Amino acid sequence: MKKSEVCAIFRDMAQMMEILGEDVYRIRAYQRAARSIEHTAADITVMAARRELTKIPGVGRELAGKIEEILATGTLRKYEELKEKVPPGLLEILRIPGLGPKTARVLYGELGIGGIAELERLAKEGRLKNLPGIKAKTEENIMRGIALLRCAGERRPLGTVLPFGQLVVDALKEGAPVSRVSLAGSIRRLKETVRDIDILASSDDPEKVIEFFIRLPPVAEIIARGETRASVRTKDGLQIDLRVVPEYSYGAALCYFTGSKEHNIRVRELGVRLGLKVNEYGVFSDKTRIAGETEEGVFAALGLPFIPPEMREDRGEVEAGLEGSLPRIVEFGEIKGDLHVHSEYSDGAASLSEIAAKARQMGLQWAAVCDHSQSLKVAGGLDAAALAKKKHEIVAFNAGSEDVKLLCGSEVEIGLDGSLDYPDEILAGLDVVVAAIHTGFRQGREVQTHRLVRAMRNPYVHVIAHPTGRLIGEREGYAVDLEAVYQVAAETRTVLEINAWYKRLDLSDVECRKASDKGVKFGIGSDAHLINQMDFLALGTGVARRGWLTARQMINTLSYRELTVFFKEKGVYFHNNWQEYSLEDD
Ligand code: DGT
Ligand code: CA
Repeated sequence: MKKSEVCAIFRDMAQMMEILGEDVYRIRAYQRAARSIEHTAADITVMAARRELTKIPGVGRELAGKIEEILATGTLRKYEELKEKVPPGLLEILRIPGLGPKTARVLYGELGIGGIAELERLAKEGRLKNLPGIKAKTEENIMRGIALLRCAGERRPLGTVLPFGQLVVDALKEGAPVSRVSLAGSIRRLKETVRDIDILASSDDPEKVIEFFIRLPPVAEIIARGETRASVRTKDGLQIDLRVVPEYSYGAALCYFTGSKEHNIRVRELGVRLGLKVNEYGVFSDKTRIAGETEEGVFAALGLPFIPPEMREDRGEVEAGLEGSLPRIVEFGEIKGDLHVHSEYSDGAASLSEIAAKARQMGLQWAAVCDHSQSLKVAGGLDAAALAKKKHEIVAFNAGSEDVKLLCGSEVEIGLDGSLDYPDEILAGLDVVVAAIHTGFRQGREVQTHRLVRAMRNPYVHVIAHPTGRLIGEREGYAVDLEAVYQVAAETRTVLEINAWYKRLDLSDVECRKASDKGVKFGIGSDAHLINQMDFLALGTGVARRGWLTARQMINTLSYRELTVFFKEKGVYFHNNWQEYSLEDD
């Protein structure tokens, strides 16, 4: 029994209790417990054996007993009772993002809707509008939610697939007679969601490679199998396609199978203009192969520089390559720090020295420890005293650390009116302030825009965390005028975060590029709650690369010293221009 299963039961229960109109405090207690169990680093089975479950924030004696019951029996008596009372069709429609228990209760009560398919049909026919409490907008939201859910079913967040894909590549390198092997397709382009894993290998014994591949332990089903290619499905339903090509066409095949399809079409058109034929076997002038062994060779034959996989989306990269204006995008090796890590001071699992050790191991020079601020009690937000203690500990740590330095930061709540969760005197004492919206998602566009703009106009706010609030496949971002946000970010020297938490990737690649046109600076933060989640930094770097960002646009490429100066400068700049800004506020 895993943590995630306990959380799922608690979350289901909270939803069912909400439908049944049970006590809100009990409902909140289940939700809170689910959240904090999710963020607990320790093994809950071990904790249960040691009778330590009550150490988890939000888990009292009663809930600890419930967790023990789940661990022992696989379920919960109360959960089974609730399931008797709430029909399964109703629970199914609750999986639709953005559809809450209140709406679900109306839909079920009035129309007896038995599932998502039925709901979709009625929504399309416009038959929900006249129900009590359901507006035209709700109907639209339901349709969008269903589309989002479908898409989440087919595509997976990159972060859940990439490490596995790399393991498969490593296994092939080690165990199969390949000379070169690489990820291809959307996973190589580091697209935020992927449908399957594409792999390309070169070998002079393709059959042996295929034979090895289909026998890898995670393979549950062989979908198709030929002499030079195979498709399999893993135990958790993920498809992997492998193609094996001869050495002389590996570069051309890698270009072709990396895609994207739209990029390939653009490249082939360029070939036609030059009188060349481009396909997965090579670049041909009449019948003569003029390139194909390497990707560089293929691009060069077309008069192009090497275009990094992340840029191959037909977003102007071929034109820029021809003009010589393709930017040199930031590389992971240039990233010197992580802008957003949670420690055990709030809801993170790691101590300060563990964070520093992980940073060192990743080749980083600094990490900003940004715990939640006081009002976010569910996530262990710090009051002023705790913050002072943390600052003291960080100063002592830095004094004793020759290489990796920590920044004392906070992820500060932005209120509904754009005010911040700590007074300016406290903010001024922090190395870095990352301001974030975690509440009031349904506020209108003007309110949200004002919240962010007002926060950015605070001289001590250095970064806006996950600026749109979206969760991949689960929740769209809140309504907000991003153009205005980018404008003010550039003007006030406020950094916009590329939150690299695998479900966020916020800002997204496309938004980064828009903001970049306005002169905004960016900072990648892993938002790690467990120490190994700092590895998400690589996903954030992927977003930056897909957004065509250069090292100079990223504050992660600054040294610790440069970074602290950079942050201080915002305050100085504001105080020199105080009239301009104080007039505009509010
Ligand atoms: P996905 O799987 O939906 O996340 O996205 P991709 O880009 O991995 O697409 P996939 O797996 O269907 O195909 C892998 C690559 O093969 C794709 O990026 C480009 C290439 N490819 C597939 N179909 C076509 C096609 O019809 N024309 C061209 N030019 N290339 C194609
Ligand atoms: Ca693919």
